[in-house]
Amino acid sequence: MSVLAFDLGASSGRAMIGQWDGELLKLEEIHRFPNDPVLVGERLQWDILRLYHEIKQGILKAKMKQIPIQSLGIDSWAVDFGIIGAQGELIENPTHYRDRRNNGVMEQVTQQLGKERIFTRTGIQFQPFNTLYQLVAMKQTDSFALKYGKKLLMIPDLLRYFLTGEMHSEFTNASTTQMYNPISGNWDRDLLDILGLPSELLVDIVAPGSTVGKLQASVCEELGVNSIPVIAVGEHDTASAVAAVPALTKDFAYLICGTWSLLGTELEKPVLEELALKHNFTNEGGVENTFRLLKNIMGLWLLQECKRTWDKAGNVHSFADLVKQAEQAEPFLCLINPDDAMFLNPTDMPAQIKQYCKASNQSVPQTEGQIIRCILESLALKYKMDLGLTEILAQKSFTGLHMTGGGINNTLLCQFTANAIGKTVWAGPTEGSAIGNVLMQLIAAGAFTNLSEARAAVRNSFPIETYEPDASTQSAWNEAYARFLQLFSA
Ligand code: LFR
Repeated sequence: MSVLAFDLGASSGRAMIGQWDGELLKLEEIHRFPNDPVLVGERLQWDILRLYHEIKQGILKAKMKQIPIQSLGIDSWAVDFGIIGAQGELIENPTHYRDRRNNGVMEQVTQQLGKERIFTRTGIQFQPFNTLYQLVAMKQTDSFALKYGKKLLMIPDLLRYFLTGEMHSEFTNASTTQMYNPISGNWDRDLLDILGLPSELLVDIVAPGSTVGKLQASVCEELGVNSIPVIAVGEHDTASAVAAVPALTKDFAYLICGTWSLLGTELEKPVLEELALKHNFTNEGGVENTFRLLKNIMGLWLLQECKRTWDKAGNVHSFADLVKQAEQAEPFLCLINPDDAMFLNPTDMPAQIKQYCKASNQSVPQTEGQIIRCILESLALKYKMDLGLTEILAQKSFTGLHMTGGGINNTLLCQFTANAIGKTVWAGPTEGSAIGNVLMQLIAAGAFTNLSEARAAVRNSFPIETYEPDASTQSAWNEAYARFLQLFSA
């Protein structure tokens, strides 16, 4: 059985065919396309129609392969959305969550309502780019789309709407808006009312794995294909990635390692207590009636942005080369809190890192190797901190950590992580989101009866590397962790 998964990531989108022969899962990339945000004037936007075009190209390429496709599904990052007008038209290009329109808005809203009130209703972390704050930012600028819009669709919902003509809000992504109430199991319309936001925008929520339409006639005609079902997979890429964690047990900890690092566990109920709020943990919706208790960590964005800054200056290196330089640099020269707001969207990441080290009275890294080593060591220490907090919040203890996503190609980071946490790291698969997308489609088609069966298939089908902590560096990591903790008490 074959299905088609579209996974839209931070720099590129991919169409992948997922195949299950009853024993092994196979994944084949058939189309890759850029997904760079476009800055027009001051506004950072999605190039959404181009993406829709590329999705149609993916469907065409699948047709050329002459493999019968059972269904398709789309996943992408959270929080971003498009607004649909009275005629069913997309009113304007969706804005990218790193756009500066959100600056300061979360602070105003939390001052007005209190963080506790919002957290106990939604269980969602405070990030300046949450959909809730994006909408308030639009209201403050008297946005045309907000004033005249009729429906709000998250990005995969929107692309699915283009393909099928049907509007639904998929649960995992809906939860990330900070407008969903896990206790009532529905949108928290009161929260929107209090903020003067039009809650009529919100459309019905569907569970991941639901069949929510099929390719509409105009698409089939244009592409010369038969109509196939379109599945609302775990449309939040992190939800799909968690679905694909090849865990052996029900209780497990994961680290989804991409542009962001998402570290946490899977639970049946959200953790809404004060400690979760204090450490800004989130309870996002998962597939198969679960919640993802996790922490957003700034992740490899720090490294990607350093590379971009150096490339722009003509100092071009491959990631592999940068990591090699980091390996040769001296350990623990300086440390950063990767989640400091100053790293969210700076124009010059290496300069920000230097500034952070200077302001915290540490040695200031000079070479590329020193900067990258500082990033990787700091990330590994942050993973240790957040794994410990996950254990406390979930009241569980974990024997090791599953790492998945493209970031595991950075073997130095995997080894640093094992060293820092003092536990085993199982790294794999790299294509977590696409695989999770495929799994939910295969479950919808009846190929697997449940997620644990599907996870067993992932475990048997993709390579998983094991990293053990390096005993000879244990005391150095422990010392570094003590220094790292001081950054938080400063
Ligand atoms: C990862 C991710 C995170 C979300 C961030 C912004 O790709 O989806 O889970 O917090 O992007 O949407």
